[in-house]
Amino acid sequence: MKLRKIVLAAVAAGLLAAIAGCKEKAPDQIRIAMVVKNLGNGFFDAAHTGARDAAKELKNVEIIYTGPTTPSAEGQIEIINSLISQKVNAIVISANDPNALVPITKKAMARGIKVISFDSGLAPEGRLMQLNPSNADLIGEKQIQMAADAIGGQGEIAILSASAQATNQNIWIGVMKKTLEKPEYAKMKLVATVYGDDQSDKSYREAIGLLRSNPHLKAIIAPTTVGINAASKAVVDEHLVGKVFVTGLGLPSEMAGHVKSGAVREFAIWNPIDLGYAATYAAYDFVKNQPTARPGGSISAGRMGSIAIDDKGEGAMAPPFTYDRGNVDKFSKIF
Ligand code: RAM
Repeated sequence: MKLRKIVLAAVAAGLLAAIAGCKEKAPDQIRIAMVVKNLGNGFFDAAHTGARDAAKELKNVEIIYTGPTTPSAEGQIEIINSLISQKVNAIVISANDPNALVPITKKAMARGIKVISFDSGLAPEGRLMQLNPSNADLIGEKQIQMAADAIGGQGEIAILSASAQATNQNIWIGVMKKTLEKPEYAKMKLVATVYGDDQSDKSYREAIGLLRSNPHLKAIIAPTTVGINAASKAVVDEHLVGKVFVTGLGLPSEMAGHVKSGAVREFAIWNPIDLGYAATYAAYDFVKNQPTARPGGSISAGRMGSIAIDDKGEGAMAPPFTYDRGNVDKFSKIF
């Protein structure tokens, strides 16, 4: 009897060890690192949720979610160096600089790691593909149009952006400036562009600075979820609700209160969960060497369907959605 117990215990222990061993090795496991601009940003937390959703569907995919504490290229370079040593299969990055990261992502690709950028892009030579949330012209024009609507098409406006090197914000600012040249916006004047580095406190200070040094300011456009939140708070704290309007790109969950306070009438954004989800699928397709995963081809992005990759290696998701008093509460439960 005693012997039987010992044998049974030994068999059970062996089985457990075998299971544990399997888990460690997991030969088919694909490791996809999502490197974001910085940690602690609700937008990227939502993208992470999407990445995890995709990983669950794809099976055998592990997501390593990482990023520097403040949005710098140096911080991301350090992280990528470590991901190269860890031999991850793919890196999905929202870049803090289009060019500064290219040497390190090239090194990663030379070691067989599939690098794709999403949200904020890398220069073409530094990645296999860039997944844009939407068309850049649409995003830029939309923000000018929302500002014009809020201030009756005339007056001084300013931009509060993320970091000065951010690829995505700089492209959108370029489009905004071009859009302002159109005759219908002739009475709107861009008086300043400042950078809050996607840090709440710095963005808040920059917004206060804009309000105090531009007494005739009518609108602040913040093409960043961190900036729009901070600028709205600054307008409320400076008792300027109704005099200065904030608009741009925000998360409904962070902006609902500001819409109610009147600091914001309308703002826009795409679905960051879907963006992180599709970017993960894109990385998976490249890891699996899918024949269509190439410029001029497409990626298959699960519930998001197929996304075309243009000749420059870029793909884009859906147009941004607009939020106001009527729908902000509903969406604030999602992202
Ligand atoms: C911030 C980041 C991100 C941008 C959004 C709109 O969260 O800068 O890159 O896409 O705003």
